[in-house]
Amino acid sequence: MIKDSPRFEPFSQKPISLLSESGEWIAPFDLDLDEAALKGFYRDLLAARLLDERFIKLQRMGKISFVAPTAGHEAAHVGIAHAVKRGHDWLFPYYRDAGMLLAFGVPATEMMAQMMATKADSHKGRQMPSHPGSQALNVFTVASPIASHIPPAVGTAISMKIRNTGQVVVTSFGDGATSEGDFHAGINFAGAQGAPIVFVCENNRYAISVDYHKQTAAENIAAKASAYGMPGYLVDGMDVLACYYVMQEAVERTRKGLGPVLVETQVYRFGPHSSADDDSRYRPTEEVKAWKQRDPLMRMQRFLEKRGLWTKAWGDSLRNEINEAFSVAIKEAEAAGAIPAEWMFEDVFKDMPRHLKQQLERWRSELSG
Ligand SMILES: Cc1ncc(C[n+]2csc(CCOP(=O)(O)OP(=O)(O)O)c2C)c(N)n1
Repeated sequence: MIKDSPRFEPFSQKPISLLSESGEWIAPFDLDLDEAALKGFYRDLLAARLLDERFIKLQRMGKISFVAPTAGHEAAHVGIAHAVKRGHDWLFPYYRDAGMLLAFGVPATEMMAQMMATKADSHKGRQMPSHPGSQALNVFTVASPIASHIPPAVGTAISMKIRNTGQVVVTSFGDGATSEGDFHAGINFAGAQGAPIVFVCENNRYAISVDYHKQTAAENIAAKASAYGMPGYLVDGMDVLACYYVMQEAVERTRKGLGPVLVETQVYRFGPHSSADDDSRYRPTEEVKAWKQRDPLMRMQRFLEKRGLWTKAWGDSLRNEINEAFSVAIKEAEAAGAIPAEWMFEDVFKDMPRHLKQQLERWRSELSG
């Protein structure tokens, strides 16, 4: 629902929370989501968590070469996915956003196929694992070089403004990305052009082993918005309803033509940076334990339980249903078959040039010989 007056103050030094740790509604306004919507938020949080667990298992089984774990980021992912108009607006996510794409409607089979590089992957196996996207749903394919997706996200938003399409762009990135030139160039230009874009920093306090205080001297990332001429919102990223309501306001604000917004969600990555990282070498275990106590899934569960909307039986059946759907998705992705190596020669040129034809022939003869 679009509101006439804003609910949230930019530049608060205290992160915006709407749910207390024990699951009480502590917002200064009435909740206007029905039971089905609230349970839908929980379902998407749980699906994001289980997807992460499944990816890690598949990586350990040798079916996926690499994974960027997402646990701890789910509230930001689900809040963003619910605030954006599916198939109308555009998402420019980063590699730690699998839960966002799933909640946005990217089919689980496509997500599995992207990770395993099978023929059911709409990217034809040309991306690293954990680099999904969706042409059908206006989700720009994840780019590996940190922050490099921000300038194209801004360009897309400017083109929406020029063409007056009523669409908006949401782009997400980590705290490390805010030290890149691409972030500063992109956000500055978006501010100057009044582009319809929401920048979301999923601040998990680490860029691999580099902690937040080595990244910036700023108190928080949201504060940086001021210098770019836009509001900055600091949000409790372990609170899915805070992420959703702030994102909804940010998206509607920018859709109305009021220019870009920067949102910082304070999250925490529960696992290592990637399957190739040992985070115990740079993060104290007590810190990880303390953040796990703030689990976004548990907070939403407590909230629903207090309203009589969560029971263990319902939670268990939902978990089984999602896990079963993922098992089917894996089977479908695998049944599509491995990507043929010939595919790497396709789609670059309309007519294959001579040197590529020669390489293709050589590859075929080496394979048959
Ligand atoms: C331009 C560039 N520099 C370095 C890297 C290597 N790298 C991959 S992920 C990463 C950390 C990024 O951290 P952050 O933006 O905070 O996101 P997080 O992984 O914490 O979610 C780095 C340095 C890269 N991919 N691109």
